[in-house]
Amino acid sequence: MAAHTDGVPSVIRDLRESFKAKGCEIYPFKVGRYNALTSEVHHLSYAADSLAAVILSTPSMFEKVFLPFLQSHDCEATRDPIDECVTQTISSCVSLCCPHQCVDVMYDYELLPSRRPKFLAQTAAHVSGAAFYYQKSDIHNPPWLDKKMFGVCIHPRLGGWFAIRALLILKDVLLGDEVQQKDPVDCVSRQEDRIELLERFNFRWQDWSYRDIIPAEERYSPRQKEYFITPPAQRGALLRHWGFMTKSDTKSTNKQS
Ligand code: B12
Repeated sequence: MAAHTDGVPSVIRDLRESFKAKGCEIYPFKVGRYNALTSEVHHLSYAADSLAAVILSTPSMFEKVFLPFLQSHDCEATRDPIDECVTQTISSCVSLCCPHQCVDVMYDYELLPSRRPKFLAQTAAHVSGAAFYYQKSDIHNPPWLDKKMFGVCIHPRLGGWFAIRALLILKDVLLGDEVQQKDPVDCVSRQEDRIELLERFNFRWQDWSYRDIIPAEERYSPRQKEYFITPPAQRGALLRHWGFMTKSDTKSTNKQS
């Protein structure tokens, strides 16, 4: 059983401090809560009482970690500098805070051989209490008939200005019933606002207006916006223009964050 203070395992407290300095947030939950919601093909193959934690990047990660990362790395051989930077940052926080623990780390961009994602980032964010996951099933009489509508997570302080980066599983840390799990804050509670949110995320996601569905405490800086708005194939040229790279473009995956 894990050592706790105020119901939070002490290892999470250490990780929280370490991630905060990097512009990231960590939210713990029990594997069983995630598996209870998802279909079997998406289950995490760990004991129901095992400790899991989801990691989010906040807007300040870009300035606190990514720009310094670009300065100290040769990104020429890097497939995606953001993914590379996040991977390094998370590994270093985990090695620092959990030197004697077995921690499995899964990244949002990793796929299983079945081509399914290793973990469902939005469900994990919801069950951990980090950000409410708004889905079509949260709308009474949805106006879109049978159309598939992708769901979206909204954070009570950051709105949509964050990304869900990774899942940690501390399989040897078993949580008892004394751990109180926080529910996510339902910050888009009116039906008409939920409809607006899903429409922005599905039909106009490129204009980023879904991120401002509620007022946010922090948003991406102009430089961060410029980076993510730039098509991945042209980000190498942008980095060179900013003075970070000298040779050919990086081969990047096609995504924003
Ligand atoms: C594949 C993928 C896509 C695909 C398909 C989207 C999809 N949702 O299926 C495409 C390419 C279209 C896509 C696009 C985008 N994506 Co995308 N995508 C993903 C990815 C890698 C996997 C999603 C997935 O396959 N889900 C599988 C389906 C089956 O899951 P599901 O619909 O949630 O169903 C489960 C839940 O309903 C759950 N469940 C059932 N009942 C209940 C009840 C409750 C209460 C709960 C909580 C759960 C639950 O069980 C179901 C499974 O059994 C995730 C990262 C990740 N690892 O999760 C990012 C992710 C969802 N994408 C993201 C984003 C931002 C985008 C884009 C805006 C582009 C971008 N990256 O900027 C666009 C917007 C969508 C659009 N309009 O096109 C973000 C969303 C952030 C957020 N705030 O929610 C994620 C989380 C990436 C990240 N790192 O932050 N994406």
